[in-house]
Amino acid sequence: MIMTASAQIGVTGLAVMGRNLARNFARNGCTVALHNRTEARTRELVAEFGDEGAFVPTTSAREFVAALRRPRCLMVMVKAGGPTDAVIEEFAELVEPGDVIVDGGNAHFEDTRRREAALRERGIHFVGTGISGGEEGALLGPSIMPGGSAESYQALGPLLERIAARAPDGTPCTAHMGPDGAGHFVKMVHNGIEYADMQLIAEAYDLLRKVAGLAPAEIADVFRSWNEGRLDSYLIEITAQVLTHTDADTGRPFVDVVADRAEQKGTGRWTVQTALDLGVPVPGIAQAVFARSQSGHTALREAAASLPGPHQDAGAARPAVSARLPEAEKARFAEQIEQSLYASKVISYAQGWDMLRAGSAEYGWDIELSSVAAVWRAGCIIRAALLDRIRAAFAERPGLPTLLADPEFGGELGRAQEAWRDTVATAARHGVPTPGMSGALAYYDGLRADRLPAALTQAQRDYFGAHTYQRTDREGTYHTRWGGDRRETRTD
Ligand code: NBP
Repeated sequence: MIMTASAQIGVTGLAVMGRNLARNFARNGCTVALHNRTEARTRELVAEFGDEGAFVPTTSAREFVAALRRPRCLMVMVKAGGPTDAVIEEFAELVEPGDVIVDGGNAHFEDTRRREAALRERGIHFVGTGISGGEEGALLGPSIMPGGSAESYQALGPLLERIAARAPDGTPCTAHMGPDGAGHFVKMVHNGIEYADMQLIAEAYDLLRKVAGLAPAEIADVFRSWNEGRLDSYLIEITAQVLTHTDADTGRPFVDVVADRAEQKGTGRWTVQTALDLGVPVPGIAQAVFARSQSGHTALREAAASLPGPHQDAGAARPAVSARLPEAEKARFAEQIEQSLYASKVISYAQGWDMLRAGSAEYGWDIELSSVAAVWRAGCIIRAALLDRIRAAFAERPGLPTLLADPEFGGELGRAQEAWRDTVATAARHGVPTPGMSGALAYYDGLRADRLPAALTQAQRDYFGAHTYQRTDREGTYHTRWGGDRRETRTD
């Protein structure tokens, strides 16, 4: 069949994400070429949703490419890893210099860098783009984080802006994040922050349940009220909904019938691995990744299950989860947890932005920090009212060294600290694990500390490894002859 090149965008890979993105483009007035390895998926999409807009179904890669207007923009939405490489190679053979191949899958940013460099040599623009919002977001408006060349954004950007979520001020939640792998890097950090956010919410729930003795439905009410304030966010909103849900089979709260083992697909792990390579401390994200991992270590948990907790002897029955706080105290405790959750959340975001800055510097991306916050205001999983304030903070001071140095956020942390310290102490006294909140407080105290015990660590390093040290009172690098006369020598 001879195709007229009528489509503004093509989507290949029409499983959950590709199919919904293709529909989103069509619903927003784009003519969309469709392609899938297994042709039946293409036919099904057109049969079910053909009346939503202008689709151009195709049955081969060659036909698909021929259906696209120049410069061709084609989006690959296939399984990440090997399949993505195979599909990119197949289309790289068919397109022309100046065309744009977009990978909207969950690729590691290093893979995106590799692919971009290889295609650039052939004159083809390669854009790795983060897409957040899951299945529903893909259809109704995701947050989109494209990388690649600035030139590619000229062709692709206006199309992405049509389908992206809209922030409360009407701005589309997409922007050019920076060259080569910047888009997938930003998406990776998004997911890392998402892990930290979810862990902190889980800890808040656990404390309200085990210390205050609130039932899931009551905790849902607390979350609903928080969603009216500064914690207003998608994750808080869905937490209230999950906690309200009752299991149809047993009539029990749904949260009580779900096995307490949290899984992960790997983007949180990537974030922590990359942070270690970049030397950026992101303990909030790391604690969240490890907490999920620990929850899944059934054998370890069983082996330690009989260890004593507070007010409990080894092997004795655990106290049942019951109301521990008097009625009048519960509201005050919920208020204290709100302060702790909010403060810890700000710390996680501060760590995420540190990582964005470090990655941008390492790879020369020049990521605009306020723009990342702007793009995350709607459509993505971590969308939250807080993000508009982060956008404003970095817009006002692009060189802000940490979010904690912003007077507004810093002031809030200062005002929350008393409640936050009480929460961490209460959690420890009750034996409720709060790695996220405790770690966030330690990070806060670590950054504001006048002196850190790192001085002792460095002295130890000099003792056993002659790693040298610097002094507080004069310039230079020094070593003490620990094994001998303990005289200090200058080594630089
Ligand atoms: P999947 O990740 O389940 O991939 C299925 C698609 O890949 C089908 O179209 C399949 O074609 C195609 N495919 C495979 Br598998 N191997 C192929 C090959 N060798 N050549 C050509 N096509 C091949 O789809 P998805 O869940 O829609 O996700 C798509 C991408 O978006 C993934 O990278 C995913 O990580 C990412 N993502 C997913 C979500 C989400 O919420 N699901 C969110 C954000 C990003 P077939 O029909 O012929 O088998």
